[in-house]
Amino acid sequence: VLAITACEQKKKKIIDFPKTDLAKENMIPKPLKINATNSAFGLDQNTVIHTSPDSEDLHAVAQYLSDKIKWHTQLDLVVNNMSSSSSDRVILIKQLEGSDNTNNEAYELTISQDSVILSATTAEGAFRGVQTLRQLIPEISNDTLSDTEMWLIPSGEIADHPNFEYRGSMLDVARHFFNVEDVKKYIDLLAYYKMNTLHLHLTDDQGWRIEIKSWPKLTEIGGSSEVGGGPGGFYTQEDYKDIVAYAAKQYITIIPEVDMPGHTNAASLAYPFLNGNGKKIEPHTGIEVGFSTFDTRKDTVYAFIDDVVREISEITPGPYFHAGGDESLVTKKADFNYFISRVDKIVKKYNKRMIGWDEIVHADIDTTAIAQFWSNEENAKIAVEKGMKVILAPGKKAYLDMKYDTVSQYGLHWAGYIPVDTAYIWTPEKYIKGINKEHILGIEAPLWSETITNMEELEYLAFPRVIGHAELGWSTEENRNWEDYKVRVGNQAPYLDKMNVKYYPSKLIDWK
Ligand code: TNX
Repeated sequence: VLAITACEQKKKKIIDFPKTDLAKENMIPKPLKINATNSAFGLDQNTVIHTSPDSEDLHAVAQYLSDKIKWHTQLDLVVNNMSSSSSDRVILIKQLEGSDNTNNEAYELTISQDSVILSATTAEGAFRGVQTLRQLIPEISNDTLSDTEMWLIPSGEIADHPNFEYRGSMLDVARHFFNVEDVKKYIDLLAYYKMNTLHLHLTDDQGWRIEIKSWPKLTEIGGSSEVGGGPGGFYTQEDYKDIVAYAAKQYITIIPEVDMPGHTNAASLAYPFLNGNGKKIEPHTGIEVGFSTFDTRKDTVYAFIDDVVREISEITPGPYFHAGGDESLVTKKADFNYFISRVDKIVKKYNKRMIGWDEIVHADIDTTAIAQFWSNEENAKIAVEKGMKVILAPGKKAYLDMKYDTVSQYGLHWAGYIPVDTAYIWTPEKYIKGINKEHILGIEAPLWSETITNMEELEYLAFPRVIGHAELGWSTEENRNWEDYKVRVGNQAPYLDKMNVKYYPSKLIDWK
């Protein structure tokens, strides 16, 4: 009798749920398909999380969800607890055996009054779906709710998968160094908006930031400078592995970049035999570019690069190695092309696919190499003619280090000012004539760090713009609309505040 009473009580609460509209929720990126059923699932301490099957990777996703629910609501939900009772409401994370959807990040959510079913063919898909679920939990603080109240999650169905396979941001840790904790915080934020890659620009004229055991002076000498004369810093290989593992738990791939043959002053300062510009090397703490180059005609230089690519590849599980290739203004054209083609072979030897800034397309390289477009449309077109894939990172739209406007505190403006709407309003598939969806691996928003020295400054430039880039990479053109996005991004304020993110409070947005 008692059980029935408890059950009746629960039903009563369910019947009293206010009308909801799943389609109007503040999800970013906007999911592919949403069908609202106007009721709600009540999340409370009687909710349990189950996985089917109880595999290691699914269990980890469920535990991550439990940890995040605790972070959002303070509720402590158990995962796969056999002693849960039949009256408990369940969040079930279910691995589908076979599915028509071959996209490994696809997921479906079915939210009803008594259950939430998150299904996906891979744990990665389930992880992306968990972010959607997190975004549906109302931002109510635990102490304002009475014991019988719940966090109401609007009911309905969502079927979702990304428009582009590659959705990332880049962090320049060479101009100014950012430590492991900073990078982890950035990873957490990218994961919440379903990004899946973080490209680390590890070397430049001003600093070398990754330990290479066979060439210790790279970090001993090359690691101790930065823009403005600060102390610099570097990641030991253990630090780097820590970042890689942390990102992997959130299904984010780390892409290491060693920029060459230009942007190499710090490496040549450590090992002068590398230098090819004929000048005496001094530490570089300014922000001008284009003066340095490796000596492209020495075999010892390639022996050095072989060690660097090998050591980094050994601790990089992801498929890519970024070899830079931009702004090599003092390298002769023929030398540059010869260099890139040799580096491509070294990268392949260590089973990685080379990514390079768009200048690399003039070299004789394998079509599996990827060109990252940043400013030269002709280069991007050549890449496509050669059968290479392209990553879009247009300076005028995707560069997070461009100032918002003339009064922006940080940033540069060589590619223009990029207010929040300008960063969002563009269509990757139509950005360069002749470059269509099938040629585009995805999009990336780079954050160069000449003008920023700490996390607060980083966040000022990255947020909210990077949230828009996350939606540009995931959501289809039909599902994107500035007026609608503007409201959803304004409603990110409670989450960003809770994450202690010092976002730029753009006046274009009505912040909640
Ligand atoms: C151009 S984008 C560069 C970087 C600078 C950036 C500043 C690219 C491939 N090269 O060296 O940091 O502009 O916005």
